[in-house]
Amino acid sequence: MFEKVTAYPGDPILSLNEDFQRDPRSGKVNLSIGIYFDDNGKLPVMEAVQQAVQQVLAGPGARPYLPMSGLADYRSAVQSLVFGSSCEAQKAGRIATLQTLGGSGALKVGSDFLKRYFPDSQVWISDPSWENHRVLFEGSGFKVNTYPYYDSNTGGLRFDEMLAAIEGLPARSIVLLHACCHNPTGVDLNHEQWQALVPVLRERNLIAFVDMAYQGFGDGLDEDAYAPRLLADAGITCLVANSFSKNFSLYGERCGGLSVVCADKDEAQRVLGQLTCTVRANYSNPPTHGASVVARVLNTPALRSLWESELGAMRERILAMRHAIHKGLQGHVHGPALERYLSQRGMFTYTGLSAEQVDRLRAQYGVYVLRSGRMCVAGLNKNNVGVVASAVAAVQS
Ligand code: KET
Repeated sequence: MFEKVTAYPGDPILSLNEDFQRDPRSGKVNLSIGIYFDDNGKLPVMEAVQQAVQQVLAGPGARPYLPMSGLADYRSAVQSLVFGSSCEAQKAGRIATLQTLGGSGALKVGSDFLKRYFPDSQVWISDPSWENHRVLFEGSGFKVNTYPYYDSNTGGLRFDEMLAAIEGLPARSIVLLHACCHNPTGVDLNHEQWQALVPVLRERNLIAFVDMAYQGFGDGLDEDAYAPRLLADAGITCLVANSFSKNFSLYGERCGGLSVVCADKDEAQRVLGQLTCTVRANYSNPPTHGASVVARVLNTPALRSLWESELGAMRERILAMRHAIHKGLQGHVHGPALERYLSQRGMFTYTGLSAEQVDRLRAQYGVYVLRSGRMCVAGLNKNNVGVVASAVAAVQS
């Protein structure tokens, strides 16, 4: 029956992470997947999360089906976190938000919804982007194209070319944008650049789909949400996928949200209805535990401020590691290839290492980065950064 089923070649991120787990070498270093590890190389369990788990488990314990759209307390907390507590669009009730299975689930529900209403549109993602963006949107039946983004010579942004490409898109094209901490490059738009994009999105009648998987890892929770807030305030119809995998260190709980900013309340209610219809057709309704924990943290002032300070410490530690590897590479790696460790933001730095150099890093030194050259700097710590710097210097200089 299945003799024609071909072997799955694997995923460039998740399969490499599995290879890492199987590697028997004790000094191996995982800088491949976008996961934050602490200074001892451990996956943190945040104190605020732990306390919320205890509170949730001390509750009644019944596990009914959630509504298709998810837990109400969670959905409203998502809206306030993504759009800010004084958001006019939220007050006007024109944002439709639902609980999703991580950021990936938000992208999937959003793309299936868009395919139903805009079957002839095409999707445009940055060059490069998170590998799974293409897979997800193609999976919904879209043709996926790229717009210029990263400048490999400078380690910065090709903003003029990006804007020109987006200006030339057909109406109702879907433009995937990273809110902050761009994956894989760590290069983001500044405020002026986001502002310049707004009239283009409006005048060209484009559908912005903002992916925010790293809120809090760039400059701060509010600062990182500049783009979705700007678009919502400007009255741009857009979709925003957000994830709590990284900023709550709750990867396996699959907590995310999809918000669609609509023209008015009535439209938002109809959109929410059709999003829940997409959910029903896929997995019926989302799970309870992770969302209860996240909602508990976000809606309890003491837990919320504890979480914010823990997240702030994670962000600071990543910055310290950027400085540490930059220092370790001085004298070995030069110019933009060195400076990008400091100029790029969030979990990733696009090192410029070739696939062949990446293979050597893994084979000779047990250091895992993606073959695209993406390094997860959130996997560096005081014990491994020296080893990593020497290994990178050896293969790159
Ligand atoms: N968007 C982006 C930009 C992203 O980097 C990830 C995960 C997600 C969405 C998915 O989030 P989640 O809540 O886990 O569904 N990225 C890391 C892990 C992965 O590839 O799945 C990564 O790039 O390593």
